[in-house]
Amino acid sequence: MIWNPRAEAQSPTDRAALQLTRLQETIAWAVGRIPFYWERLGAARVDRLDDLARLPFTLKSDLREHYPFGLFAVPREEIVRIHASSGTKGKPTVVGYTASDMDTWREVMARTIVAAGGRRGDLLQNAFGYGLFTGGLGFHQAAELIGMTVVPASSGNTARQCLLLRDFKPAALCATPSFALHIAEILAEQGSKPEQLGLRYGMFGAEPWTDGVRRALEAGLGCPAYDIYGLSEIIGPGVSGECEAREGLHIADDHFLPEIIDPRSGEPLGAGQQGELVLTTLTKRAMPLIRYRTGDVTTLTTTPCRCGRTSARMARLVGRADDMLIIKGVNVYPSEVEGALLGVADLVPQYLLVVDRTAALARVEIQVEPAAAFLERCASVAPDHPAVGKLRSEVAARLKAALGLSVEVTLVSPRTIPRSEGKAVRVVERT
Ligand code: DLL
Repeated sequence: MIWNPRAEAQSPTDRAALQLTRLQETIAWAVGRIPFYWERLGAARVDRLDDLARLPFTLKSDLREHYPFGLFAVPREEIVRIHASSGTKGKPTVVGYTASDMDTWREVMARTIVAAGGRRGDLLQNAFGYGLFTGGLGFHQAAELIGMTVVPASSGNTARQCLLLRDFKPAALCATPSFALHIAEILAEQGSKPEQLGLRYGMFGAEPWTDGVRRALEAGLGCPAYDIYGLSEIIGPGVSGECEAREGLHIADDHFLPEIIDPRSGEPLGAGQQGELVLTTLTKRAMPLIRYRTGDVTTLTTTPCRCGRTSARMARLVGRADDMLIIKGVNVYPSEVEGALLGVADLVPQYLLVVDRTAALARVEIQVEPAAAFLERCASVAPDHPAVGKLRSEVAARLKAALGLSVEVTLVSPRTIPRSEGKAVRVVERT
C-alpha cells in the first residue's frame, strides 16, 4: 500500500518539474527572509535543477553560529514546535517548524510507516525517545494521522518495554536498532519466544546499523526490520524509508532534494557513486536549508522499484563521514567492523571499539561478548582457555580480511559492554 500515490508514484518528469518550481520558491523564501541566505545567495538564479550544484553548501557549523533561532525564516511566534539534536559537541542544533512544516513532517513520516507495513488500527509501541529528539514525536504524530493506536513508551526502561510487548501485543515496534537489540536480549532471557509476540514489522533508525544487526533483530523479534532515516536539521525521521522490497530507502524527494558529493572536493558525484549526502528542503517554511551537508555517507539510485514508488532511493548508510576512523593509515567505518563481527555465531551482537592513540602507533582493541551457547560449552572468557583463544583468532582473522587491519580481540564477560537505550556509542577513542 502507498500512503500518497499521487506524490509517491508520480512520473519522474512531473516530479522534476515540481522540484524545480519548489526549489525556486525555497530560494526566494530563504533569500528574502534569512539574512544568512541573503548574504550567501544574493541574486543566485536557478533555471534548471542542475544549477543547484553551483550554490554554496550549508554546514552544521552555520546552524551552530546562528544558535538558537538565527536561521528561522518566520517570526518566533509562528513557530509551533522546536526540536534540537543531542549536541554531543557543545550546544545543540536547534530546529523549528511552522504549522505547515508539521503537516509536511506528518505526511512524509506517514509515507515511511505505511511503506514498512503500517495500517490504520495497528498498535505501535514507540520506543524512540520523546522530547527534544525528533524520533519519539516524529513517529507519534504520523502514526496518529494514519489512525494507528500509539503506545508512547519512549526510550529506556527495558523491562517495561518487554512487559508492554508481551501484554499489548503491538503490530509494530519502533526504536533505535541498538535499543531494540537490547529489548530482544531481555525478552530472550525472560524466555519469551519471538513468535509469541506477534509483531508484524519493526521500524528502526537514528543510527547506523548493518544487515547483520537486521538479521539479529528479525530473529530476536520475529518480524521484518525496516530502516528509516532522517535528521533534525531537515525535518526529523521521514526523510527516507524502506518499502517491502528493501532495496534502498525511498526519499521523499518532492520535499527534500538529494545530491551526492565527494566529501573532500565538494564536487557532485553520479548515481551509484558513494559519497556524502547533501539535502535541500523544497517545502520547509520555518527553516529552509539549501545544500545542507548531512555528513552521512551513501549512494543514490533512480532505478525503478518494484513497489511502484518512483522516488530516488538511498542505500543504507555506511556511516557518517566524521565517524570514519583512520587507524594506521587505514580508513575504517564502525559499520564495517560490525558487518565483519556479526557473522560469528558465538558472539552476541554487541561490540566496543577502543582506539588508543596515546602511543606513537595507534592500538586498536575490539571488545566482544560471548553468546550463551559458547558459555554453555566452555564456561569461561579467560584468554588462556583454548576455546577462547580459537574464538579470538577467528574474530581477528575476520577483521583482518574485512578491514586489512590487525586488531587485538578481547572476549569480555557477559553484559560488560554498555547496552544502549538510544543511540549506541560503539567507539571509544583515547587520545
Ligand atoms: O536521528 C532522526 C531519526 C529519528 C531518524 C528516528 C530515524 C528514526 P538526529 O538526532 O538529528 O535525527 O540525527 C541524525 O542520525 O545524520 C545520521 O547520521 C543518523 N541516522 C539517522 N537515521 C539513520 C539510519 C534523527 N536509518 C543523524 N541509518 C543522521 C543510519 C542514521 N544513520
